[in-house]
Parts: sequence; structure tokens; C-alpha cells
Amino acid sequence: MALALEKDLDKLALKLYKKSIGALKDHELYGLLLAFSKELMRNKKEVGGERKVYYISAEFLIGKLLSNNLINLGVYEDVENIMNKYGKSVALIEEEEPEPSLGNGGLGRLAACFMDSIATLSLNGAGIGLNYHYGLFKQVFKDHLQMAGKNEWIEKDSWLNKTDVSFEVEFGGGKKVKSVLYDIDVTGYESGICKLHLFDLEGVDESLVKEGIDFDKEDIEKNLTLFLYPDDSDEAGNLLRIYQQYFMVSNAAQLIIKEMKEKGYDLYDLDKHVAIQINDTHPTMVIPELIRILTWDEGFTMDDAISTVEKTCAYTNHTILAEALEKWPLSYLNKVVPQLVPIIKELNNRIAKVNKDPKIQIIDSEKRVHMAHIDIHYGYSVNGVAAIHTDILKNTELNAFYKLYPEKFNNKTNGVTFRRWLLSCNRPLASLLDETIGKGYRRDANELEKLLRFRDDEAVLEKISDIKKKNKAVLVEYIKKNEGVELNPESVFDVQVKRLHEYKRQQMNALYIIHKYLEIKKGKKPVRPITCIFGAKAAPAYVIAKDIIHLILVLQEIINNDRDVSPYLKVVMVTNYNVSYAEKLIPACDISEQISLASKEASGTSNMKFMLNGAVTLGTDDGANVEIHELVGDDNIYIFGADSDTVIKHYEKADYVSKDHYKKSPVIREAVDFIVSDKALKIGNKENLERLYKELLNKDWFMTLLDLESYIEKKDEMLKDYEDRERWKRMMLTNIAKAGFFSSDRTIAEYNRDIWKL
Ligand code: 26V
Repeated sequence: MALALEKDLDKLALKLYKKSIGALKDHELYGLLLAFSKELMRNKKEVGGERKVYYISAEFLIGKLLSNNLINLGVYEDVENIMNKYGKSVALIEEEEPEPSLGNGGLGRLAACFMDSIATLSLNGAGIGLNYHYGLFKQVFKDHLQMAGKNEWIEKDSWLNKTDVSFEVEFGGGKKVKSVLYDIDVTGYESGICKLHLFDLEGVDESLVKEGIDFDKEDIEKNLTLFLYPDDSDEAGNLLRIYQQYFMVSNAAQLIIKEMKEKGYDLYDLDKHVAIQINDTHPTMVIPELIRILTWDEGFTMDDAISTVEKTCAYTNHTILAEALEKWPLSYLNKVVPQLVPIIKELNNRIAKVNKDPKIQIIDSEKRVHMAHIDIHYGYSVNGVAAIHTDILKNTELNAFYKLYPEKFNNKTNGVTFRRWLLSCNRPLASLLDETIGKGYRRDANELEKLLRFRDDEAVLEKISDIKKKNKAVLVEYIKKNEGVELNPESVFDVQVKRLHEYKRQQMNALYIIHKYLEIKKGKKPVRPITCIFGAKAAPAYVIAKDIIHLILVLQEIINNDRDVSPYLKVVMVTNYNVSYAEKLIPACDISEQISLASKEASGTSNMKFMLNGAVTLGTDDGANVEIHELVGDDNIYIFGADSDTVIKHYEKADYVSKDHYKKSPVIREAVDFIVSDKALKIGNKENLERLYKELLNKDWFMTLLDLESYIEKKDEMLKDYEDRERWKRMMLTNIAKAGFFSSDRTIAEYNRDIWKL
């Protein structure tokens, strides 16, 4: 097979570049493997069936696709061998692939994992989203501050396939635009193909973007698909987001109806042939839009349209943060989508007529439209993304709805695709698993449990620890090249990578680092050096989040340049953390930081990727950490801090006072005061550091100081245990063995069993 494959590749190289493989430059090799993979995918069967799920999502954070596709197409090893013959590797060639940044973080990455699993399980499904030309901004640091630039990712040759599908979409004020549909083929693991449909704006104008990521937000006929969620701090930004959302769902609705008609199905049977999964509230307008199309164009009565649509749509909630639950002023909707307003009012009136409870109204007394409320009243399923999250939705946040519709609520604990987060990013570990437990885990992740048989096998434990060592060495090289920071591969690698948000509490990790720094300064040195690694982007309009980045970068500068301290402690915040960076950081991590304020992280998914790659979790009992805790048991995880009930009570009683903690504890005081110390101010900016200091002392909405002491204690306990190497290796093994539950194949099988029923 390898020989035939090499011949095919050589032929293709001649056709594309008029050169043989050996003469190709790296970028041409990427072009070659791209074209080759696309050819293989074109020859694969598209999954079909009588009933289809459409997963609508404003974000699909797919990451680079080359190695993932080669793995799923079953040709990775052969291609790797051929490339090795020419002194190249797939990993090296993949460096040439630009990374699409079509998502903010967990929600978007989840959608990408789900597409992989839908295809792998051969479910009849498609993803629908937007083809943002620059996606999420590219992060750079200047003077210890985050700057945002545009991330160009669309090249002449890419994974996008232009189709001839195009629809018209009308907005208020007589604005009318046309769409163009691009498809990305999603190949499952040794299975068929599903489509990721990304709609773009015909006539989108990249030249609108001038400096950085600034552009004319009003010119929607030209800007609609330039960026993902542009800065939403001003009205223009919010309006643009509504324009984007309507553009996405109007195209989705038209595509779904087109496909129904092409297959000859009766639209009154929509719910029999179609399930629409609404990924967070961003695609909510698909509900009134479908009702509009069915009543205006297809002759449905309002009653029939509503009852058809409510049997078709299902909603996933991804957060309980009040500020993240979308509530659009009716006046905005009147401007952008006046045609939906009477329908939304009708949906509202039908509820208000029978139930006056203000908590469940769609339009509130301030004339804001609660998008989640539309989903819950007019969808057939509502799910949270981890057990504790769904419980909080049922018992607290959405309790009034739960009482009305208990049968709609269900939990679907998130998962991640093991093709990318094990087979692709950690090939040495995958090979070891192949050798020890066989390849069955690749199809059935639960088979990872077989690894427990090797709990006391010193040779296997040693191999697991060697792989970690090698991955750390690879990361050290990469960080040296990309960040110019020299790390010690013998140190403990402590990693926190996720979007920057106060509830995720990167600031608490920073306070720990200050505490360690001061301890070392006083002569108390850790037994083994510690390396603290961060990766995080902050929303450009989120001031305190950017201040936290500033603090971390200031600490990096102070600590790494302090000769007394840097042999024992190093800090690095990597630039432009993205999927590709995650693929390098996660396999090299010892301590996985999952330290959100209990009750606030709906699930988290990096926690799953880390455990799968043999890191041990340091976390609160929050999100999926709770389920990780249950699976691995107390001995294989480090849990600290207030539990979610305690936190929820603090919020209810409004009795948390951060200053009390500051006053009571000298350890806390010393760490917090350092933020505005001469040393910090010499390097950092007064404005940023003082604002952060005041925020922590006077507000600290996410209760950093409540948990700081128990965090310090737990982390120190963990560092001590790291020195009991046998015990640590067993913890690594147990975490890997128990990760099977977190395969997105399991999650998707559950969505299908309980919601989609394909
Ligand atoms: C959205 C926004 C919008 C603007 C204001 C600030 C803000 C803050 C948070 C969000 C979060 C949107 C929803 C989201 O991304 N949720 C994440 O979903 C992941 C996949 O289910 C889950 O693992 C994460 O815990 C959850 O935060």
C-alpha cells in the first residue's frame, strides 16, 4: 500500500507543481497532502439516512486538519514513512497549515469534536456555522500588554470547498444580502464523511479591515463574516452580532427546507426527518425564522408552524454566567430583524397568557428578549454539559422552567475526540497503549480501563513517565523558539490554558506564583523547580481580564530575570494560545490547573484532555472535574476550595467580603500587596496593576481570596507528592485509564440516544 501511495503522491506532485516529491518546499508539501487528502475524502461515501441532525453553532474551532484527517483516513503512518524518506515529517509539514480560529474556546472546540464523533459514529448529521475570514483575533504581547491583530487563515488552496448553494437573507431597513456556502468535509475515524457547512457573505470585503482588528462595524453588507464576535462593548458590535446570528440561522433554515424538499419529504413531517441542535443561544433565532418561513411561504397556520418547530429544536446551555446569557433589546431586533419581531411577540404572548411568572417570560419588563427562554419554551430538549451544571440549571438557574417542563431537561457530559487529543497530539502514548492494551480503545474508549492491569508494572509505569519527559523536552524546544524563554525540562510543568476570565481564576494562580516567589526570596526553596505555564486570550473589551494578563507578564519578567529565583521558579505566558498550541502543551503537562470558582465552569474540556495525556488535576469540585473526581477517586486528583453549594449561598446572601480574607491572612495580604509593590510597578503599569489590586480587595466577584489559602496548601501537597515518583506514575496511569468516559463518541452516542434519535 505504501508503495502505491508514494506513486500516487508523486503523480500528484507532478500535476500540481511539475516537480517530484523530493523537490517540493514545505509549503508545497502541505499543498500536496491537502490535495491528496481531499481526493481521498471525495471518494468516500457521505453518511445518509431518513433523519438528520443539524448542529448549528456560531463557532467550530476545528484547528489544523492535516494530521487529524490523515489519521482518520487511515493513511497517517504510510504518509509519515514516505515523508521521513525525504527528511520531512507530517508534523513539520503541518506547521505550514494556517490555523482557522473559528471559535473563542471550549464551546467552539466542543462543536469541532462533536463533528468528528458524528462522522465516526456514521450518524446522519451536518454542522452549520459561519466562515469568518479572520476568526478570533491573533494575540501578541507588547510592553506586557495584550494586543490584537487579524488572523488570516484562508489561502487559495484550503480545506474549504466552494459549493453553488446560495441564499438571500433580508434584514431591516431594506438591506438584502446573498450568501455563498463553503463546505469542509469531516472524515470520521475510518468511517464516512459528514459536512461542515460554513456560510459566507457574497461580496465580503477584507479591505474594510485597516489597523489591527478595527473595521467599519456599520457596513454589514460588506463586513458580516469578517470576524468572530467582534468586540461587543458598544452598540455597533452587538448589532453586528445579531446580524451575524440571523445570517447564520436564516441560511440554516433555508438549507434545511431545501434538503427536505429535495428528498421529497412533506414539511409537516419536519420533526420526523430533522433534529436541530442549538449550540448555546447564538442560533436561537432559527426558531422564529423557521416559523416565519413555514407561515409566510409554506402556508402553515401559526399553530401548526409552532408545534412543528417545537418538536424539531433542542437547546444546549453552556453557561450560567448571567452576563453571558443573551438578552437582546427589542429595539435592536426591530432594527435588524423586524420580520421576526411579531413572531417573537406571539411566542411571548402565548406564554404570558398562561403563566405570569416574570422569571420565565421571553420579553421582560425592560423589553429585552431572553434568547434562552425562547429555546426552552419552544424546543423539546434542554441540556447542560456536565452533571453538576445540569443540576444547577434544574435546581437554581432554570428552576422555574424545570418545574414547568421537567421532561425536557437532561444532562450530556461533554467529551473530546481522542483522535486529535491522543492519537494525533501524543503519538508516543498512543503507541504505548497499542502495545499494552491493543488498538481496541481507538474505537471503544472504555477499553482504556485495561491499562489498570499495569498499575504495578514498573516497566509500563516507567514508559509512561518517559513519554511525559520526551513531550516536555519537545515543548521546551518549541517555547524557546517561539517565546524566547528557556525552560528546565526536569522541573514540574504546571499548566493553565483556557480563555481568560475572572471566574476561571488565572489571578489565583498568579497569586500562588507571587507567594512562591516571596518564599524563595526568603530562602525557602522548592525541592524541584516549578514551571508555570499560561495560555489565554482576553476579550478585547474585558478590562480586568487584560489586567490579569498584564500581571502574569510582569511576573514572568520579574521572576525569570531574578537570579536567586529563576533556577527554582519560571513563568511563561505563551503567545496566541490556540488549538495547535494546546496540542503541544497538553501532552507535556504534569499538573492540570482547573481552578474555577465552584458552580461557574459549566464543564471544562481541557480537564479531560489533560487527564487523557497523563496529567493530574488540581481543581475545584466544578464542572466535569466532579466526574473526573468520581472516576479516579480521591487518591488520584487534588481537590480544594469551597464547594458549589457554599458558593451559591454566598451569592444568595451577598455575604462574601474579600477584604475580610485579606485582613485575616498575612499570606493573602503579602501576595495581594505585591501587585502594587515597587518591584511590580517598576516593570508594569500603575493603571493596570492598581485597578486589578482594587478589584481583588473591593469586589472579587469570583471569590479568589476565599479559596487562595486552600489552593496554596493543595498545590504544595501536590508538589510534595510529585517527588514520590512511583505514586505519581501510578496516578498518571490511573488518569489515562479512566479517561475513556470523556470520549466525545460517548457524548454523541448519548445525544443520539436521548435527543436526536437518528
Ligand atoms: C460568553 C460570554 C459572552 C460575552 C460576555 C462574557 C462571556 C462569558 C462567557 C461566555 C461563555 C459562552 C459559553 C461557553 O463558551 N461555555 C463553555 O462551554 C464549554 C463547552 O460546553 C464548557 O466546557 C465551558 O465550561 C463553558 O464555559
